[in-house]
Amino acid sequence: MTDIKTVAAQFALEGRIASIKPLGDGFINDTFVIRTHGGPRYILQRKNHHVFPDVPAMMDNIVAVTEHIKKKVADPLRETLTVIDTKDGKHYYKDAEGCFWAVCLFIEDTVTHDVADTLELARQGGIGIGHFQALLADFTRPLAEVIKGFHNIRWRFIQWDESLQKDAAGRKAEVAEEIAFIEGQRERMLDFWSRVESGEIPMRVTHNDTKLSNILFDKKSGKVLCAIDLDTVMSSTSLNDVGDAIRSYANATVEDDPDYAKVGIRLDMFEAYMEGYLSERAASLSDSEKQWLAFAPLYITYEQVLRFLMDYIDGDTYYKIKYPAHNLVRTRSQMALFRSMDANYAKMQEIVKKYL
Ligand code: GN1
Ligand code: MG
Repeated sequence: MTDIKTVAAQFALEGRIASIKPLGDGFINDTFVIRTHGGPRYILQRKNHHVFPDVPAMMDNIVAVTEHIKKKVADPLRETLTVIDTKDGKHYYKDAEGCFWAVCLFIEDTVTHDVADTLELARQGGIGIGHFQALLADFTRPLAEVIKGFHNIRWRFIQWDESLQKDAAGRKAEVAEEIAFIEGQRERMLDFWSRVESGEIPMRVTHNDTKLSNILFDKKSGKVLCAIDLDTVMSSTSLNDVGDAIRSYANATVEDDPDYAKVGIRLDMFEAYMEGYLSERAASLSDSEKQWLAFAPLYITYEQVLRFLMDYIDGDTYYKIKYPAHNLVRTRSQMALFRSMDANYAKMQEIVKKYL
Protein backbone atom coordinates (compact mmCIF):
# COMPACT_ATOMS: atom_id res chain seq x y z
CA MET A 1 0.00 0.00 0.00
CA THR A 2 1.09 3.52 -0.72
CA ASP A 3 2.78 5.15 2.26
CA ILE A 4 0.01 6.75 4.22
CA LYS A 5 2.08 9.67 5.45
CA THR A 6 2.91 10.54 1.87
CA VAL A 7 -0.81 10.48 1.07
CA ALA A 8 -1.74 12.68 4.02
CA ALA A 9 0.97 15.15 3.09
CA GLN A 10 -0.79 15.84 -0.23
CA PHE A 11 -3.67 17.60 1.54
CA ALA A 12 -3.82 21.19 2.71
CA LEU A 13 -3.79 20.34 6.43
CA GLU A 14 -3.22 22.80 9.23
CA GLY A 15 -0.45 21.85 11.63
CA ARG A 16 2.18 19.15 11.35
CA ILE A 17 1.08 15.50 11.06
CA ALA A 18 1.59 13.71 14.41
CA SER A 19 -0.02 10.30 13.81
CA ILE A 20 -2.33 8.40 11.46
CA LYS A 21 -4.45 5.57 12.89
CA PRO A 22 -7.20 3.31 11.45
CA LEU A 23 -10.78 4.04 12.54
CA GLY A 24 -14.00 2.05 12.66
CA ASP A 25 -15.14 -0.81 10.47
CA GLY A 26 -16.96 0.52 7.43
CA PHE A 27 -17.94 -2.14 4.93
CA ILE A 28 -16.58 -0.29 1.93
CA ASN A 29 -13.81 2.30 2.48
CA ASP A 30 -10.68 2.33 4.67
CA THR A 31 -10.77 5.10 7.22
CA PHE A 32 -8.00 6.73 9.27
CA VAL A 33 -7.70 9.56 11.77
CA ILE A 34 -4.92 12.08 11.31
CA ARG A 35 -3.72 13.91 14.41
CA THR A 36 -1.72 17.06 13.96
CA HIS A 37 0.48 19.25 16.14
CA GLY A 38 -1.08 22.67 16.24
CA GLY A 39 -4.00 21.85 13.95
CA PRO A 40 -7.31 19.95 14.12
CA ARG A 41 -7.86 16.22 13.63
CA TYR A 42 -8.85 14.96 10.20
CA ILE A 43 -10.50 11.91 8.67
CA LEU A 44 -8.57 10.35 5.81
CA GLN A 45 -10.34 7.78 3.64
CA ARG A 46 -9.21 5.54 0.90
CA LYS A 47 -12.31 5.42 -1.27
CA ASN A 48 -13.11 2.02 -2.67
CA HIS A 49 -12.98 2.63 -6.39
CA HIS A 50 -14.35 -0.81 -7.24
CA VAL A 51 -17.53 0.29 -5.52
CA PHE A 52 -17.31 3.92 -6.65
CA PRO A 53 -16.13 3.92 -10.27
CA ASP A 54 -15.95 7.73 -10.49
CA VAL A 55 -14.50 9.08 -7.24
CA PRO A 56 -13.96 12.62 -8.64
CA ALA A 57 -17.68 12.84 -9.51
CA MET A 58 -18.57 11.49 -6.09
CA MET A 59 -16.40 14.12 -4.39
CA ASP A 60 -18.02 16.83 -6.53
CA ASN A 61 -21.42 15.66 -5.27
CA ILE A 62 -20.24 15.77 -1.66
CA VAL A 63 -18.73 19.23 -1.97
CA ALA A 64 -21.82 20.63 -3.72
CA VAL A 65 -24.18 19.23 -1.11
CA THR A 66 -22.09 20.21 1.92
CA GLU A 67 -21.57 23.75 0.60
CA HIS A 68 -25.32 24.06 0.19
CA ILE A 69 -25.91 22.89 3.76
CA LYS A 70 -23.20 25.16 5.18
CA LYS A 71 -25.04 28.26 3.94
CA LYS A 72 -28.07 27.34 6.00
CA VAL A 73 -26.86 26.11 9.37
CA ALA A 74 -25.71 27.89 12.52
CA ASP A 75 -22.43 25.98 12.86
CA PRO A 76 -21.17 25.07 9.37
CA LEU A 77 -18.08 23.26 10.64
CA ARG A 78 -20.09 20.90 12.86
CA GLU A 79 -23.43 20.53 11.14
CA THR A 80 -22.04 18.91 8.00
CA LEU A 81 -18.79 17.51 6.66
CA THR A 82 -15.99 19.82 5.54
CA VAL A 83 -13.97 18.47 2.63
CA ILE A 84 -10.26 19.40 2.72
CA ASP A 85 -8.69 19.81 -0.69
CA THR A 86 -5.23 18.75 -1.75
CA LYS A 87 -2.51 21.38 -1.92
CA ASP A 88 -3.18 21.67 -5.64
CA GLY A 89 -6.87 22.30 -5.11
CA LYS A 90 -8.47 18.92 -5.84
CA HIS A 91 -11.13 17.26 -3.69
CA TYR A 92 -9.21 13.95 -3.81
CA TYR A 93 -5.72 12.57 -4.31
CA LYS A 94 -4.98 9.73 -6.70
CA ASP A 95 -1.90 7.78 -5.64
CA ALA A 96 0.64 6.01 -7.85
CA GLU A 97 -1.31 2.73 -7.54
CA GLY A 98 -4.50 4.39 -8.80
CA CYS A 99 -6.24 4.50 -5.40
CA PHE A 100 -8.30 7.55 -4.49
CA TRP A 101 -8.05 9.33 -1.13
CA ALA A 102 -10.07 12.12 0.43
CA VAL A 103 -9.88 14.11 3.65
CA CYS A 104 -12.45 15.88 5.77
CA LEU A 105 -12.39 17.57 9.15
CA PHE A 106 -12.87 15.37 12.19
CA ILE A 107 -15.90 16.71 14.06
CA GLU A 108 -14.98 16.74 17.75
CA ASP A 109 -17.18 15.97 20.77
CA THR A 110 -19.48 13.60 18.96
CA VAL A 111 -20.61 9.99 19.36
CA THR A 112 -21.89 7.31 17.00
CA HIS A 113 -23.96 4.22 17.77
CA ASP A 114 -24.41 0.78 16.24
CA VAL A 115 -27.64 -0.03 18.04
CA ALA A 116 -30.25 2.46 19.22
CA ASP A 117 -30.62 1.99 22.94
CA THR A 118 -33.04 4.75 23.81
CA LEU A 119 -36.25 6.06 22.28
CA GLU A 120 -34.85 9.55 22.40
CA LEU A 121 -31.96 8.47 20.19
CA ALA A 122 -34.40 7.13 17.59
CA ARG A 123 -36.51 10.30 17.78
CA GLN A 124 -33.38 12.40 17.32
CA GLY A 125 -32.34 10.24 14.39
CA GLY A 126 -35.67 10.86 12.70
CA ILE A 127 -35.36 14.59 13.24
CA GLY A 128 -31.80 14.42 11.86
CA ILE A 129 -32.72 12.83 8.55
CA GLY A 130 -35.85 14.93 8.25
CA HIS A 131 -33.70 18.01 8.72
CA PHE A 132 -31.12 16.77 6.21
CA GLN A 133 -33.85 16.32 3.60
CA ALA A 134 -35.33 19.72 4.41
CA LEU A 135 -31.94 21.45 4.03
CA LEU A 136 -31.58 19.91 0.59
CA ALA A 137 -35.16 20.40 -0.59
CA ASP A 138 -34.12 23.40 -2.68
CA PHE A 139 -30.91 21.88 -4.02
CA THR A 140 -31.46 21.78 -7.76
CA ARG A 141 -28.04 21.08 -9.28
CA PRO A 142 -28.02 17.63 -10.87
CA LEU A 143 -25.97 15.07 -8.92
CA ALA A 144 -23.89 12.32 -10.48
CA GLU A 145 -25.27 8.81 -10.07
CA VAL A 146 -22.26 7.51 -8.15
CA ILE A 147 -23.41 3.91 -8.06
CA LYS A 148 -25.72 2.83 -10.85
CA GLY A 149 -29.17 1.81 -9.67
CA PHE A 150 -28.11 1.89 -6.03
CA HIS A 151 -31.58 1.46 -4.49
CA ASN A 152 -33.29 0.51 -7.74
CA ILE A 153 -34.58 -3.00 -7.27
CA ARG A 154 -35.21 -3.45 -10.98
CA TRP A 155 -31.51 -2.91 -11.60
CA ARG A 156 -30.61 -5.10 -8.59
CA PHE A 157 -32.62 -7.94 -10.14
CA ILE A 158 -30.61 -7.65 -13.35
CA GLN A 159 -27.43 -8.08 -11.28
CA TRP A 160 -29.09 -10.82 -9.24
CA ASP A 161 -30.16 -12.86 -12.25
CA GLU A 162 -26.61 -12.64 -13.61
CA SER A 163 -25.11 -13.72 -10.29
CA LEU A 164 -27.35 -16.75 -10.10
CA GLN A 165 -26.55 -17.58 -13.69
CA LYS A 166 -22.79 -17.45 -13.01
CA ASP A 167 -22.84 -19.00 -9.54
CA ALA A 168 -19.21 -17.84 -9.37
CA ALA A 169 -18.38 -19.36 -5.97
CA GLY A 170 -20.49 -22.51 -6.39
CA ARG A 171 -22.63 -21.55 -3.39
CA LYS A 172 -26.06 -21.44 -5.01
CA ALA A 173 -27.22 -24.88 -3.89
CA GLU A 174 -26.38 -24.09 -0.27
CA VAL A 175 -28.64 -21.03 -0.22
CA ALA A 176 -31.73 -22.39 -1.98
CA GLU A 177 -33.98 -21.31 0.87
CA GLU A 178 -32.68 -17.74 0.84
CA ILE A 179 -33.01 -17.57 -2.95
CA ALA A 180 -36.62 -18.72 -2.63
CA PHE A 181 -37.22 -15.92 -0.15
CA ILE A 182 -35.92 -13.34 -2.63
CA GLU A 183 -37.99 -14.72 -5.48
CA GLY A 184 -41.10 -14.87 -3.32
CA GLN A 185 -41.08 -11.07 -2.86
CA ARG A 186 -39.86 -10.04 -6.32
CA GLU A 187 -43.18 -8.80 -7.70
CA ARG A 188 -44.13 -6.96 -4.53
CA MET A 189 -40.87 -5.02 -4.57
CA LEU A 190 -41.08 -4.24 -8.28
CA ASP A 191 -44.60 -2.95 -7.77
CA PHE A 192 -43.30 -0.42 -5.24
CA TRP A 193 -40.39 0.62 -7.43
CA SER A 194 -42.59 1.07 -10.50
CA ARG A 195 -44.27 3.92 -8.58
CA VAL A 196 -40.92 5.67 -8.31
CA GLU A 197 -40.25 5.05 -12.00
CA SER A 198 -43.61 6.47 -13.02
CA GLY A 199 -43.07 9.61 -10.93
CA GLU A 200 -45.97 8.82 -8.59
CA ILE A 201 -43.36 8.85 -5.80
CA PRO A 202 -41.08 11.89 -6.36
CA MET A 203 -37.29 11.91 -6.61
CA ARG A 204 -35.37 14.08 -4.13
CA VAL A 205 -31.80 14.61 -2.97
CA THR A 206 -31.18 11.74 -0.60
CA HIS A 207 -28.38 10.33 1.52
CA ASN A 208 -28.91 6.65 0.66
CA ASP A 209 -26.92 5.17 3.53
CA THR A 210 -28.71 6.38 6.64
CA LYS A 211 -27.93 3.51 8.97
CA LEU A 212 -27.52 4.63 12.56
CA SER A 213 -23.72 4.44 12.53
CA ASN A 214 -23.59 7.04 9.74
CA ILE A 215 -25.15 9.73 11.96
CA LEU A 216 -23.12 11.88 14.33
CA PHE A 217 -24.67 12.82 17.65
CA ASP A 218 -23.45 15.70 19.76
CA LYS A 219 -21.78 14.35 22.89
CA LYS A 220 -23.14 17.00 25.23
CA SER A 221 -26.72 17.43 24.05
CA GLY A 222 -27.31 13.94 22.60
CA LYS A 223 -28.93 15.64 19.62
CA VAL A 224 -28.23 14.71 16.02
CA LEU A 225 -25.49 16.84 14.61
CA CYS A 226 -25.28 15.63 11.04
CA ALA A 227 -25.30 12.77 8.59
CA ILE A 228 -21.80 11.65 7.64
CA ASP A 229 -20.61 9.23 4.98
CA LEU A 230 -22.00 11.27 2.12
CA ASP A 231 -20.51 9.00 -0.56
CA THR A 232 -23.90 7.92 -1.82
CA VAL A 233 -25.66 11.28 -1.83
CA MET A 234 -27.64 11.37 -5.06
CA SER A 235 -31.15 11.57 -6.33
CA SER A 236 -33.61 8.92 -5.14
CA THR A 237 -36.77 8.62 -3.09
CA SER A 238 -36.67 10.05 0.41
CA LEU A 239 -38.55 6.95 1.52
CA ASN A 240 -35.36 4.93 1.15
CA ASP A 241 -33.56 7.12 3.68
CA VAL A 242 -36.26 6.46 6.22
CA GLY A 243 -36.38 2.77 5.36
CA ASP A 244 -32.64 2.33 5.72
CA ALA A 245 -32.64 4.15 9.03
CA ILE A 246 -35.41 1.97 10.43
CA ARG A 247 -33.45 -1.09 9.31
CA SER A 248 -30.87 -0.20 11.96
CA TYR A 249 -32.58 2.04 14.54
CA ALA A 250 -35.54 -0.25 15.00
CA ASN A 251 -33.69 -3.56 14.86
CA ALA A 252 -33.41 -5.06 18.33
CA THR A 253 -29.80 -5.97 17.56
CA VAL A 254 -26.90 -5.34 15.16
CA GLU A 255 -27.42 -6.02 11.45
CA ASP A 256 -25.16 -9.08 11.38
CA ASP A 257 -26.21 -10.74 14.64
CA PRO A 258 -25.83 -14.51 14.15
CA ASP A 259 -28.40 -15.11 16.90
CA TYR A 260 -31.43 -14.71 14.65
CA ALA A 261 -33.79 -15.10 17.58
CA LYS A 262 -32.63 -11.71 18.84
CA VAL A 263 -33.48 -9.97 15.57
CA GLY A 264 -36.78 -8.14 15.20
CA ILE A 265 -38.42 -4.80 14.67
CA ARG A 266 -38.97 -2.75 17.78
CA LEU A 267 -42.20 -0.91 17.22
CA ASP A 268 -41.46 1.55 20.01
CA MET A 269 -38.24 2.57 18.22
CA PHE A 270 -40.07 2.70 14.91
CA GLU A 271 -42.65 4.99 16.44
CA ALA A 272 -40.05 7.26 18.05
CA TYR A 273 -38.17 7.57 14.77
CA MET A 274 -41.33 8.33 12.80
CA GLU A 275 -42.44 10.88 15.36
CA GLY A 276 -39.11 12.69 14.94
CA TYR A 277 -38.98 12.37 11.18
CA LEU A 278 -42.54 13.46 10.57
CA SER A 279 -42.19 16.44 12.91
CA GLU A 280 -39.76 17.75 10.25
CA ARG A 281 -41.30 16.38 7.08
CA ALA A 282 -45.04 15.70 7.39
CA ALA A 283 -45.94 19.05 5.84
CA SER A 284 -43.69 18.54 2.80
CA LEU A 285 -44.31 14.92 1.85
CA SER A 286 -46.56 14.05 -1.08
CA ASP A 287 -49.61 11.83 -0.58
CA SER A 288 -47.83 8.96 -2.31
CA GLU A 289 -44.83 9.30 0.00
CA LYS A 290 -47.11 9.25 3.02
CA GLN A 291 -48.91 6.22 1.70
CA TRP A 292 -45.70 4.22 1.17
CA LEU A 293 -43.71 5.41 4.18
CA ALA A 294 -44.37 2.33 6.29
CA PHE A 295 -43.38 0.10 3.40
CA ALA A 296 -39.97 1.73 2.96
CA PRO A 297 -38.25 -0.27 5.74
CA LEU A 298 -39.46 -3.50 4.15
CA TYR A 299 -38.18 -2.44 0.75
CA ILE A 300 -34.73 -1.43 1.93
CA THR A 301 -34.32 -4.41 4.23
CA TYR A 302 -35.31 -6.72 1.39
CA GLU A 303 -32.81 -5.01 -0.89
CA GLN A 304 -30.14 -5.43 1.78
CA VAL A 305 -30.90 -9.17 2.02
CA LEU A 306 -30.55 -9.40 -1.75
CA ARG A 307 -27.26 -7.48 -1.77
CA PHE A 308 -25.69 -9.51 1.05
CA LEU A 309 -26.85 -12.79 -0.49
CA MET A 310 -25.72 -11.79 -3.96
CA ASP A 311 -22.29 -10.95 -2.57
CA TYR A 312 -22.15 -14.33 -0.85
CA ILE A 313 -23.06 -16.06 -4.12
CA ASP A 314 -20.47 -13.97 -6.01
CA GLY A 315 -17.77 -15.08 -3.56
CA ASP A 316 -17.60 -11.97 -1.33
CA THR A 317 -16.37 -9.43 -3.81
CA TYR A 318 -18.21 -6.30 -2.59
CA TYR A 319 -18.52 -6.09 1.19
CA LYS A 320 -15.58 -6.50 3.51
CA ILE A 321 -16.06 -9.65 5.59
CA LYS A 322 -14.67 -10.62 8.97
CA TYR A 323 -15.14 -14.41 8.62
CA PRO A 324 -15.99 -16.72 5.69
CA ALA A 325 -19.75 -16.98 6.23
CA HIS A 326 -20.18 -13.32 7.20
CA ASN A 327 -22.30 -12.40 4.18
CA LEU A 328 -24.52 -15.43 4.74
CA VAL A 329 -25.02 -14.50 8.38
CA ARG A 330 -25.82 -10.92 7.34
CA THR A 331 -28.30 -12.30 4.82
CA ARG A 332 -30.10 -14.47 7.35
CA SER A 333 -30.06 -11.83 10.04
CA GLN A 334 -31.61 -9.24 7.72
CA MET A 335 -34.08 -11.83 6.46
CA ALA A 336 -35.25 -12.36 10.02
CA LEU A 337 -35.64 -8.60 10.33
CA PHE A 338 -37.67 -8.42 7.12
CA ARG A 339 -40.00 -11.16 8.33
CA SER A 340 -40.52 -9.39 11.61
CA MET A 341 -41.30 -6.15 9.77
CA ASP A 342 -43.71 -7.89 7.46
CA ALA A 343 -45.53 -9.49 10.37
CA ASN A 344 -45.88 -6.02 11.92
CA TYR A 345 -46.61 -4.10 8.73
CA ALA A 346 -50.24 -3.27 9.58
CA LYS A 347 -49.12 -1.91 12.95
CA MET A 348 -46.38 0.14 11.29
CA GLN A 349 -48.97 1.67 8.97
CA GLU A 350 -51.14 2.61 11.95
CA ILE A 351 -48.19 4.25 13.69
CA VAL A 352 -47.30 6.33 10.64
CA LYS A 353 -50.90 7.57 10.39
CA LYS A 354 -50.76 8.83 13.96
CA TYR A 355 -48.05 11.36 13.07
CA LEU A 356 -49.31 12.51 9.67
C1 GN1 B 1 -22.38 -0.10 3.30
O1 GN1 B 1 -20.14 2.12 3.81
P1 GN1 B 1 -21.09 1.67 4.85
O2 GN1 B 1 -20.55 0.61 5.72
O3 GN1 B 1 -21.68 2.85 5.59
C2 GN1 B 1 -23.18 0.09 2.01
C3 GN1 B 1 -24.64 0.34 2.33
C4 GN1 B 1 -25.17 -0.81 3.13
C5 GN1 B 1 -24.33 -0.97 4.39
C6 GN1 B 1 -24.78 -2.14 5.19
C7 GN1 B 1 -21.76 2.17 -0.76
O4 GN1 B 1 -22.37 1.07 4.03
O5 GN1 B 1 -25.38 0.47 1.16
O6 GN1 B 1 -26.48 -0.60 3.47
O7 GN1 B 1 -22.96 -1.12 4.07
N1 GN1 B 1 -22.63 1.18 1.23
C8 GN1 B 1 -22.38 1.02 -0.06
O8 GN1 B 1 -24.38 -1.96 6.48
O9 GN1 B 1 -22.64 -0.01 -0.67
MG1 MG C 1 -20.90 4.05 3.21
